[in-house]
Formats: sequence, structure tokens, C-alpha cells
Amino acid sequence: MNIYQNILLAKKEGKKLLAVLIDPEKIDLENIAIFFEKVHQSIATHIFIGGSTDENNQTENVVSEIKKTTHLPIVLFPGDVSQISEKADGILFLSLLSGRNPEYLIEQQIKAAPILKNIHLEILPTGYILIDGKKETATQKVSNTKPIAQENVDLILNTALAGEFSGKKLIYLEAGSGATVPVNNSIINVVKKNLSIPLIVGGGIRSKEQLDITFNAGADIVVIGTAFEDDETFFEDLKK
Ligand code: 1GP
Repeated sequence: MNIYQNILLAKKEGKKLLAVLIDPEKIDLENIAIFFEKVHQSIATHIFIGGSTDENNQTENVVSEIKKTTHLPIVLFPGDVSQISEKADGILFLSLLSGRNPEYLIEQQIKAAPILKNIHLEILPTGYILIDGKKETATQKVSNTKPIAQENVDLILNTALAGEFSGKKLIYLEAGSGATVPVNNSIINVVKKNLSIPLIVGGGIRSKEQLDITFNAGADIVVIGTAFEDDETFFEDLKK
């Protein structure tokens, strides 16, 4: 089974998925083995790799090292076309649907197309929706777009639906890395009820309690990065 079929199966069976997000600019290559011992003892099911920027072009090295260490599926979550590595298993082929910057709606995707055509990454078309997490994030700065206010539930829902209707296979509600406020439960709830494709939620989730709240609200996949970067003992709370 490929990555997407596994996500669909988990959704059908009500099994929740947790993606550990690794930022190539922040991970210490020397620490990968120890970090992954903790990952493997936890309920994590996927590894996402990416960041808004990767100034030293570390993505390829980081993916190679992680590939040696884990059998969990490695999915690229790229900030731009430079962050593609054929050593990963799949790629979130993101369109920033909440923004109106053509560069992140279609230009980067056109640049990525000839690269992806020649390698064997599983492509996961993903509608990416930035929601205000009460902190200006790198994604906002780099993409030069504004997030949607959490109060604007109709716009968030309609953006997610437009994503599904235009063929995206996943919708990602993103409060931004290190968000002060994660995506509100009522938003997750409404989007989940109206969407038939799997829902990813991330940004600002820092505790087991918040993770459970997010799953219960309807997220099929939750993404956590900063909380693990700040304190690896967080994995202790997420043991299998
Ligand atoms: C960011 O959704 C991810 O793109 C994860 O956010 O780093 O706040 O966990 P955190």
C-alpha cells in the first residue's frame, strides 16, 4: 500500500496519525539516531521533512540520514522547489490556497513538475490553508500572504471545500510553526464534517492533551515540530 492508501485506511478505521516534523535547518545530524529511538517508542506514524527555508541546502543530507534510521514513511513538506529529495517516500504537493500569491499557488509547482516527473516520489496534492496562530510565522513572511482569521470559519471551510473540489487529496489547516494559538476545535470540527478527504492539522500543538483535543475535533493527521525541537522528553508523553 502506498502512503495515501494507508492514510485513507487509517481514516476509515478511525486510527489517528501523528507526523513528526523535522526542519532541516534545525536538526543536528549527530543527534538523529538518539532522536529516532524516541520517535520509534512513540505513537508517531510519519516523518515530515521541511521548512519555510533551507538556506544551507540540508534537505538531501537530512533525508538520507533519516532514511538509514527509520522505516516510517518520509514525506517532504517543502517550503519551495529546492527542498525536493528523491530519497524521501512522498511529497506534500502544496498549494497555498489561503493566500493570493501566484508563486505559492502555482509557480513553485510548475518549477517542481519536471523534477518530480523524473523521480519516484509519491505525490500527495495538498490544499494548504494558513490560519492565524497569533504569531507572525516564517511561512507568512516567505509566502508574503496573510493567514485567515480563526473567526472567519466560513472562509476557511469554503477554501477547504474549493481544495477538495479542485482535486486535492489532503487539506492541511496550518496555524504556523510555533503558533501561539493552535487551530480552534470548532474550525476543525466544521471542516471535518464537510470534507470527504483526510484532514491534516498542525501548528502550536505542544501537549498530549492538545493533541487529543485536535484528534477528537476531527484531525486525521496531526503534525508536531516545535514541541519536539524544544523538549525531546515530550516523546515520553506519547509512548505507544
Ligand atoms: C508547522 O504544522 C507544523 O508547519 C508544526 O507546527 O512546529 O508548531 O509543531 P509546530
